[in-house]
Amino acid sequence: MCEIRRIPQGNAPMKILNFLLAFSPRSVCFSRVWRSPPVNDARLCLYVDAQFTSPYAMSVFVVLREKGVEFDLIPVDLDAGENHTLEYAHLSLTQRVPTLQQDDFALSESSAITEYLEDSFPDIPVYPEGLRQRAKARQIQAWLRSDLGQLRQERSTLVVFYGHKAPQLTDLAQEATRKLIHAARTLLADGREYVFGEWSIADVDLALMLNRLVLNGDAVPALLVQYAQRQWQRPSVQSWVNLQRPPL
Ligand SMILES: N[C@@H](CCC(=O)N[C@@H](CS)C(=O)NCC(=O)O)C(=O)O
Repeated sequence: MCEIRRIPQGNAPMKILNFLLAFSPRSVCFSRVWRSPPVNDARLCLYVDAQFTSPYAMSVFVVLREKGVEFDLIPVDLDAGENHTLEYAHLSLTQRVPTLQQDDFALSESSAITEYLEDSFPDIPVYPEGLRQRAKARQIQAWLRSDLGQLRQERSTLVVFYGHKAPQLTDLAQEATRKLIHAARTLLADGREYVFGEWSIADVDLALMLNRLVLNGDAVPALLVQYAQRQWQRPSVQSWVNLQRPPL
């Protein structure tokens, strides 16, 4: 269902050459550097960070898995600046991951991508039903991506995906933590399993943010720990968690 395609490794000049070829305008999802061309040009390609630690990339990955859509997963080495090459800029307006490519269409910004996927593959929904519920789900996604910056900084996703332990939170990060816990408690006040009654992608985004604390051993109310752990067991989430990561 999901195949990982990697840029062939070689010496530095070869690596650069391969990368340039890979992103040439006529290439479709690295088809020029891979021995076998894609069977179907419309096959989806998802560009993610090479360490598989991007929470935004994870969100899109989970949506694709939930919807049962076939796609290729293409790691981009952010540390090596692969996302700032002209070729990647040609593909991704933001020069960031995740970016989704489908033939000559490319889209960045994770929640724009998940909404596009929802519209493209509506049979298995990942957003709640109803205008207002969907708007609330988008609200959660947008908030988690734009706020709580200090918490995201002090509890990076290396804690979540590499088991790093981070030092005590600063006052600013504690403030952000209080805000997160207040919002999560409000959303899950009656002990419900999912924010909108049934699972949605907003649950994964919220659980990821909570797990920055939970997996570091920070104090989090038991109800929210259980919630985050429950979301983490979902097979689509586990398939991201269990991707083989390069050593740091
Ligand atoms: N709002 C964006 C955030 C994407 C983002 O921050 N991606 C990071 C990795 S987690 C990235 O590509 N960083 C490389 C850079 O900005 O140069 C989204 O939701 O997709």
